[in-house]
Parts: sequence; structure tokens; C-alpha cells
Amino acid sequence: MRIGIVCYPTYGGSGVLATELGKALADKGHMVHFITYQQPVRLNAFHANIYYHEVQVPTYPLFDFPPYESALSSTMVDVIINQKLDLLHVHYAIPHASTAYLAKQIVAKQGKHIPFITTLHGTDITLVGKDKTYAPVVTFSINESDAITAVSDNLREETYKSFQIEKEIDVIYNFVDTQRFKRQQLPHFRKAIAPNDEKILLHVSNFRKVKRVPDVVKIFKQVRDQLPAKLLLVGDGPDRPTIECMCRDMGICEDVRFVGKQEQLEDVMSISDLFLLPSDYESFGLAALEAMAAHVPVISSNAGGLPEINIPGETGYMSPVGDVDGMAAQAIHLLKDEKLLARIRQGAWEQAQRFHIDNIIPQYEALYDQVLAGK
Ligand code: GMT
Repeated sequence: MRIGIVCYPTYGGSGVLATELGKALADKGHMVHFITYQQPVRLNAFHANIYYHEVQVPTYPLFDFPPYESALSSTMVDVIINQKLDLLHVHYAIPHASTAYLAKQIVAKQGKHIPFITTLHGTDITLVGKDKTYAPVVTFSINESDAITAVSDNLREETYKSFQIEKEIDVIYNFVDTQRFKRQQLPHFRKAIAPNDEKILLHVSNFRKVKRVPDVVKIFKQVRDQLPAKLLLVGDGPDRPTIECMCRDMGICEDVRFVGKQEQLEDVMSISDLFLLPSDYESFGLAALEAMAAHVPVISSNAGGLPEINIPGETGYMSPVGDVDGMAAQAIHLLKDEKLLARIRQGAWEQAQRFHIDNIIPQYEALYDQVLAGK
């Protein structure tokens, strides 16, 4: 098939997932055309079946807000026609679903039918999409999609609760390349972070409010008071200055490393002992799944779709949102008991195998076939 993938090219989960999906489809022989405003971060190697089309947004003194949506729809039209696409798969509803709808209408005038699939990822529904400024367009464009998928049962239910959706939403879970995230032995890297064999706690996110990164630091402080530990903070975002201040106030700066945005996440995960994800909401928690694939247990909140991947006592532990003491107690209990830690590490790895990329890609391919058959 000739598939157009539209996504955010940045470090967020939806762009990562979309890029990994495109790469996997290309490996299976499909021609994949990424359409976005920047080279997606995980699209970092040449592949004969992958094409990248950059959306250019010309500016003009009149534009306080350069019209990205118009530029994106126009680029979609160009790629659909000239690359003879069979379908479009857009990730994150805003603004990708409405731009796909517009492109579909435009090419229809030229006698070309292009179905589009919208994959909902999380904040496009639960946070941003719900805002009344966006909701009418989001509702309309989801309903106009030829197929809709959500990355967890929870997100599917949230979508039905928040919007008037008249169509079936299929759940296709996020996936992980278990080979890539297989735990590697990296003794030098580990020693550089934890020279005295301290336990390494890890958090990866975009440091937005929804991630509750201050809770990560508070949990870590309690753990560090009980056992030698280091905290690795991967990513960047608006809450970073607050977090740095917190670390200074708590006097724990020497044990907290901000490592910024990392492409080689598999290496960071390979040296970690515990992943922390205390979010207010997570439709799925892709980074937690990648950690599990590297034998890293997860201590998380029980928000959103997290209970669908983090199984208490098997892959890690869960507590209600904001229960810092509960999460810290679980972390300490786990890290102090090597036998338990080994069992949960294994459980986390086994859980990741259920979301193996090879199990999930065929579900997307089957959906594409259905859409193309007009079902
Ligand atoms: O987590 C973020 O803020 C980034 C966001 C995105 O769309 O890039 O992630 C969402 O999609 C990921 C991939 O499907 C999910 O694993 C994340 O749980 C989801 N984030 C939220 O629901 C907050």
C-alpha cells in the first residue's frame, strides 16, 4: 500500500508511535510517506520505502498566526495526487483530522478517493480537544474519519464520554520494538551515573503539568532517604525550572541528573532500576512500556489507560494520582527486596512482549484493508 502518515515530529508519544509504525510498515514492503513540518525524531536512518515531505508554511506580515493547517492540507493534496497514495493515517486529532478531511474533499474534486484513519492519542481528547475552542472541529473531523482508533480502552471510553461520536472506535494498543529495547549490559554508562552502585530511578516525559514531575522528585527524595539512589530525568518542557528549584530546595541536586531529550532511550532504560510515571492522565504510557521491555518495573498512578499496561504486583505498582507517599513506599519496598525486584523485572518484560510490534502492526494493516474495501 501507499500510505501517508501525518504526525507531530517531536519527542511526544504520538509522533514516536506514528514514526515507529511507519518504519515497521516500510519494513513490510509498504511505501510510507511522512507528511509533517520537521523530520520526525525517530526517523533517523535511510529506508528505501520511506519518504519525507516537509510542510512549508510561508509567512506574510499580515499573519500573526501563519496558517499551518492550510499548508498541511495543501501538502497532503500534493502528496496524495503525486505519490498516488491509497490512504492517509493521521495521528493526534488536532489539527490532523480536520486537515485530512479538507484534503480528502479537495482531491475528491479531482476524482481521487482517499480514505483517512484518525488515531487518537490522549491529550487531543482529554485535554486540548475538549476545550470548547476546538471541540466542534474535533468532533466533526473524528466523525468524518473513515476509521478511528484509540490507543487504549480508556481513551476510547473517554472519547465517547466527551464527544458526540457516531462511529465505532477501534482500540489498537501502542506497541514496542522489544528487540530494540532489550536490556543491554552497559557497565560504563551505569557507573558514570551511579558510581557506587546506587539504584537508578528514571522518568521520561515532556515535563508538562499532566506528568506531575514534582511528584517524581518528591518520590525520589523519600527513596533516597532510605537507600542510595540516583534520579535520571529525560526530556524537557515547561516544568523544568520548577523541578530544578525543587531539587535545590531539597538539597538533592547531586543525585538528580537532567539529561535532556535523548534519542538513545534504550540505553538509558537499560541502566535503570525503576520507572516513575505519576501522571494526572495517561491514555497509555508508551515510555513505561518501553521501560518494561528493558526489564524495568513501573511505579505509576492508576490514571487513564495505565491499569491496562501496569499490573500491580506483576509489572510494578500503582497508586491514586497524587499519592506520593504510597508510590514512594512501593518504590522503597521493591528496591530493597532483590528477589521481588527480579520477579517484577521479569513480569515487566513479559508484559512488554504482549505489546510486541509484530502483534500490533497486522491490526493496523487489517484496518487499512477494511477501509480500502469500503467496509
Ligand atoms: O504524553 C504526552 O504528553 C505526549 C502525548 C502525545 O500525543 O505525543 O502522548 C500521548 O500519546 C502517547 C502515544 O499514544 C501515549 O502513550 C501517552 O499516554 C499520551 N499522553 C497522555 O495521554 C497524557
